[in-house]
Amino acid sequence: MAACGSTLLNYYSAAAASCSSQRLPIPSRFPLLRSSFSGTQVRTSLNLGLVPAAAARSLIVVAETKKAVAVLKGSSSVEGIVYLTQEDDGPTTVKLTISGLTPGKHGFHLHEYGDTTNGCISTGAHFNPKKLTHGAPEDEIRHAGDLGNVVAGSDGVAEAVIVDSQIPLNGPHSVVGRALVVHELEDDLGKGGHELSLSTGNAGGRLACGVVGLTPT
Ligand SMILES: [Cu+2]
Ligand SMILES: [Zn+2]
Repeated sequence: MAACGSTLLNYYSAAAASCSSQRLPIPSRFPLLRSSFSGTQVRTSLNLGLVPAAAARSLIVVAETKKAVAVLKGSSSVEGIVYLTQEDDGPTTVKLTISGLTPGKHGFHLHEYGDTTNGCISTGAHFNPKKLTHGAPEDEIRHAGDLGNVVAGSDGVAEAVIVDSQIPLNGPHSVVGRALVVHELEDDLGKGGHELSLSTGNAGGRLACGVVGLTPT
């Protein structure tokens, strides 16, 4: 019963099929496995003398939304809040508001570590699981953490919505526990010809950063 209930969260169609096929009497020594679905709902779908299709349908989880937040702070007066949401295995939507910036473009990246023991410096380099060189968000050759630039207005505030497929909130390349960083200068997106262009976009100092952590949806 545990397998039926727990796999259903991720593989609902296959699980629903296997659940509704389990019509045989439940062995008296049925193993007790850990599952968040250990309640009566699962038991009902196994006692399938009744309405198998309806019972299976009641357990279907259609979409899973994951949400995370990062609060950006640093040694300057720059600060911000960034929300990240992802539906199932789709792209991640990043909504940000950052204040205290000089007007114009500022590099904005997802860095490898959620470590701020030495301020934003200890967040390491750009998150780069594929071991590629720095680029623009729309480039094929880029770091996963390359989110381009945010643009501050004359009031020093940058607001943006970024949709990106390389910064998921779960799985082997999850960005939860890593850090978002906003920079002093414009990111040249790897095309500036500077010695740092292909590693950092020559975006200068790190004004503020924040660790990406899960938050209620
Ligand atoms: Cu950066
Ligand atoms: Zn990069």
